[in-house]
Parts: sequence; C-alpha cells; structure tokens
Amino acid sequence: MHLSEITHPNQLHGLTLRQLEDVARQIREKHLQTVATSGGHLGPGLGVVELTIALYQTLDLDRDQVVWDVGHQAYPHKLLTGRYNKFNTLRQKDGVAGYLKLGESKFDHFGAGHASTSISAALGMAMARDAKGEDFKCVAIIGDGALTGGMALEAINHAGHMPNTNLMVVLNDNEMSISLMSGQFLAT
Ligand SMILES: Cc1ncc(C[n+]2csc(CCOP(=O)(O)OP(=O)(O)O)c2C)c(N)n1
Repeated sequence: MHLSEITHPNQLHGLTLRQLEDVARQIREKHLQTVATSGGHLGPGLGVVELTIALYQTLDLDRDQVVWDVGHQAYPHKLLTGRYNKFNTLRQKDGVAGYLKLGESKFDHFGAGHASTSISAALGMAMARDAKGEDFKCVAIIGDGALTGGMALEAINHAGHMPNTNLMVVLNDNEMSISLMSGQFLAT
C-alpha cells in the first residue's frame, strides 16, 4: 500500500507486518526528502516511526485521543493522518505546520510547541471524558527530555491522585533531547 493512500490512521488496522514495515520505510523516505528541502526536525520523527505505527494500528483514532509532547516528532503522525499530499509544504506559509496544530487536523487534539504539556493535557481530556460518561482512550506520548519539565512532573503527581482515571502515558526514552549533540551536551 502506498503511503499516499492512507488518509485515515485506522487503515493500518488491517495491514500485515510486511505491509506495516513497508509503510515505515515510506514514512522515513518522505520524512527525509521533505526535511532536506523544507528544514525542520529530523531525528525525533525518525525515532518514532515504529512507535506511531504500532500505536495507530492498535488504537481507534475515530475515538481515542493522542497527545504528542512538544510536537517536534509528529511528522510520522501527520503522514498517517491525511497530510501526505501536502507534506511538501511543511513549515511554509499556509502549509503544514512544524508542530501539532489544532484546526489542521481532527487528529491533532492539542497544539504543542512547548515541552512537557502532554500528560497534563491528556489527563484533562481523560477527566472530561469520565465526567461526561464517555469511553475512549487518552494517550500522552512524552520524551525523556520533556519528562524533566515541571509541568510533566506536576501532571504525574496529579494523575497519581486519580487512580480511577484511565490514562496511558508512553515514554519515548531515547536519551536524545532533539539531537544526539544536545543529548551529549546535557550529559556532560
Ligand atoms: C518549555 C520548553 N522548554 C524547552 C523547549 C525546547 N525543547 C524542544 S524539544 C526539547 C527536548 C525534547 O526532548 P525529548 O522530549 O526527549 O524528545 P526527543 O527530541 O528525544 O524526541 C526541548 C528542551 C521547549 N520546546 N519547551
């Protein structure tokens, strides 16, 4: 299946492992080609290709709500949620935004650019869901760099006091913090 044919992430549900691997290869190719001309974040998106596919193959994105932290790693998400055909406008005026953007897609549930906000946002969505008696999953995906932010720690503290609120947090523990260079810098 060509990536351009995937206009809704739920289309991943019926694919075989070999087809999913091929989708991953196509995402990497498009990601590299686009960032080479438009600029943007390269490593963070490349590092979550399989993570994004695995999640979206399992979740029902007509119902479930995913919140990406910072948003600089959301290019695979954008390529799987109907933005393949205009992806070459990445970071251009009126083009695809470099981060998650409310209004750009019904699959962008929270606009992000600042780090460390995803757990708090997803927890709020989960609490609202429960208050309304609804039933779907709320998922935050956060990197180990963003997890060091105070707002993320406050949200974890808050979530710890909400044992009956179902919230999924995925930690992308890649020890990078955008790039290996800055990761090395932080480690010294
Ligand atoms: C509040 C805030 N501080 C700093 C930044 C700059 N910044 C952008 S991404 C990032 C680190 C992200 O690291 P991580 O969450 O581990 O993601 P990775 O790049 O490894 O995928 C930082 C510090 C920001 N976006 N927001």
